[in-house]
Formats: sequence, C-alpha cells, structure tokens
Amino acid sequence: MASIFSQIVDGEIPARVVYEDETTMAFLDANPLAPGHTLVIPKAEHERLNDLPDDLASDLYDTLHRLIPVIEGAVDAPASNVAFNNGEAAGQEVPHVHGHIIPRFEDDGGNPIHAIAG
Ligand code: IU
Repeated sequence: MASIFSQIVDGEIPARVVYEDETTMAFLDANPLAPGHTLVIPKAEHERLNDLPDDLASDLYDTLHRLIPVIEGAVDAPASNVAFNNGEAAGQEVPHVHGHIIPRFEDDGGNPIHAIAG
C-alpha cells in the first residue's frame, strides 16, 4: 500500500500543491499549524531521512531551501520553523519523509515544533 503522500504524488488524493519538480514536491499541510504550513517531500517513498540516497537528500534540501523564503513571503511571515520528525518515536506519523515549513509571526503563541512531534 502506497503511503498517503505517494498517493498525493500520483494524483490519487487531492492536495494543494505549491511546488513540483522531477524528484520533489511541496503541498500545504491538511491540518496547518499556521497559515502557509507546507510539507516538502521526495516523490520516491522512503520512510526516514536516514533512508534517502545522497542525491535525493540533496534534491530535498535544495527544494526546502528554495521554498522557505517563498512560503514566508506568501503569508508575509518574518520567520519560520523548519523541521523533520524523523522516525515514529520522534512523532513521525506519516512514514514518507517530509519536512515542515511552518511560518511564524510576532506574538503567535509559541513554538509549534512540539505540536508536530506528537
Ligand atoms: P508528522 O511529521 O508525520 O507528524 O506530520 C504529518 C503531517 O502530515 C501532519 O502535519 C498532518 O497534518 C499532515 N497530513 C497531511 O497534510 N495530509 C494528510 O493526508 C495526512 C497528514 I494523513
């Protein structure tokens, strides 16, 4: 059974896709912790960052790096939290590598990292 994120990659489940290239994709989180909360994934299904081959890890980082200012700019956020839950014991719920970009605003009530770590 393909992961829920592989089903998004394959177009079987709708998502609000904000970026796509040959090896990576980004879409808005279905349960956002802040406006613009975005997930960045490798299209290929690998459970953890540890499992990614070097070239895919590099592609994923490049996409993440490129999107951070774009996402912040889109919601006019002065900052963001960027995080991976890497493994179930760390709060990873979807077993397909994904980085969170969570825009932050002045006085927005606190760091959401603990909230995505389950
Ligand atoms: P985690 O790092 O595995 O805990 O984060 C999973 C995220 O995937 C979480 O923020 C969910 O809201 C999000 N998500 C989603 O955007 N669409 C889905 O169909 C499912 C989870 I399932």
